[in-house]
Amino acid sequence: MTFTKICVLGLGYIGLPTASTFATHGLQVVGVDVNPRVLATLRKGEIHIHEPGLREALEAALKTGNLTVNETPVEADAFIIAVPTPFYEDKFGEYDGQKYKLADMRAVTSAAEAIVPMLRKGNLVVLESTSPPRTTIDLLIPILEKSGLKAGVDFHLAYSPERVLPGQILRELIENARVIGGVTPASAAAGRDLYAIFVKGQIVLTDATTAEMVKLMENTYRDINIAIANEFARLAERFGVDAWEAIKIASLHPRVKILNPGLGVGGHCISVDPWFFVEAAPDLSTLIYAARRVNDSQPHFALELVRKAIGEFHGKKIAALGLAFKPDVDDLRESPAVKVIHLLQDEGATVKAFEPFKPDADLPGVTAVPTLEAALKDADAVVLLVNHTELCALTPERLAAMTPARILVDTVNGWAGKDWQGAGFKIFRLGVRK
Ligand code: SAJ
Repeated sequence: MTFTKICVLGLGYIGLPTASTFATHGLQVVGVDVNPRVLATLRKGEIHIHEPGLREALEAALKTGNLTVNETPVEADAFIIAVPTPFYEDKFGEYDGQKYKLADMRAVTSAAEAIVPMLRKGNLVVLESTSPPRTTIDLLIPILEKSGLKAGVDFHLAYSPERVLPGQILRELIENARVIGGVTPASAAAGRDLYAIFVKGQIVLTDATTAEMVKLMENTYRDINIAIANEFARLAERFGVDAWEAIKIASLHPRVKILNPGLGVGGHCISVDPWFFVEAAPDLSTLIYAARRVNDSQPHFALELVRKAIGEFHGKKIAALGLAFKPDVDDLRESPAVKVIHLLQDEGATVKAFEPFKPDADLPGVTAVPTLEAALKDADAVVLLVNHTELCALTPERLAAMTPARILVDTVNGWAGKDWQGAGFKIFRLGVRK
């Protein structure tokens, strides 16, 4: 199949880089978003999200004249749905006495409904949003067939998940392997013809439900592996072992690669996607459920470590270093560092937080200060929450000169291997019993 014009619905972390990349590769692209502020920002050539290289990619796309933005879809050869699929904050399912989260598919539903009046014979529709298994078949087909056209017969329909790592989206979009699952083999082949326009990685064709499951398996696999690392850290503390040393040694085994313990799993992918399995089949997802629980409760373990370090929280001033959900990004969504700060405050501590990648961070219930100095200057204790390269690079001497605090809590193993004692500090490390 050949393509001249496409519509990308949803101009967020995935839709915008995807739309820009198609435009710079010669397609006419209409980017669609329901948020008028997003459209106004993009029309000015500015971006509403932070991703290295995205501003340049958007500028290049706008310069070609190939990329325009619009409130609603227009007629096109292909439609790509890249809208968010979060979970409901206030609705839960229950199985065997345990609550689980439910996927909020309203954005996918309304994007599909918006396509219906524009859908023509021979078009391709691709869903990219991470979705529960069978979404393409059970949710999308009935909506799109309201057009009077039949999926897999009159129009092609496929599921192709994004698998890019925030911080490296523009590169991974092009270089990563891409899976495309069609409701028919011809739909998958049409999807391949579209993405082959810019994808340099391998393109693997399969059916739609397999492609949905592949995406969920990848992130669930990572979630479970992080959970076991966190559980090892808890066990190491109990047994008086340095978890980091033990993990390093165990990982010398040729078939063992243990991930890093920390504050649990943040971001909008890995902490969300495993729930889609639990919701779809709670009776079969006991391990997945348990891993989610371990990772979600990890901030409480960090809290207990700080309690061990400083004793009474009331009246204590804490400098919290890092707010992002992982190192060297500015993304604060679902950040476990923020959860730790809320827990510390609930216990009565006064917390000043500094995020080097977002010095002007504005989060409800968090006092963020614009400089490291401001966070440190009157602190009683310093807690490292994110192993951003620049925070890990702090030397004991430099820190000693910046703060009266002499108690350090390292929750991410960012300050290992330095002579903190020599500079007068007492250091408490997650996964290491004092
Ligand atoms: N984390 C640990 N220990 C580790 C590794 C990560 O605690 O050893 C934590 C991080 O600090 C962070 C969270 O896990 O809070 C997730 O970070 P990440 O870098 O593992 O993943 P994301 O959420 O940035 O991106 C993931 C990627 N999936 C996989 O690596 C399997 C990415 O390829 C997906 O495209 C993305 O989810 C997504 O959008 O689904």
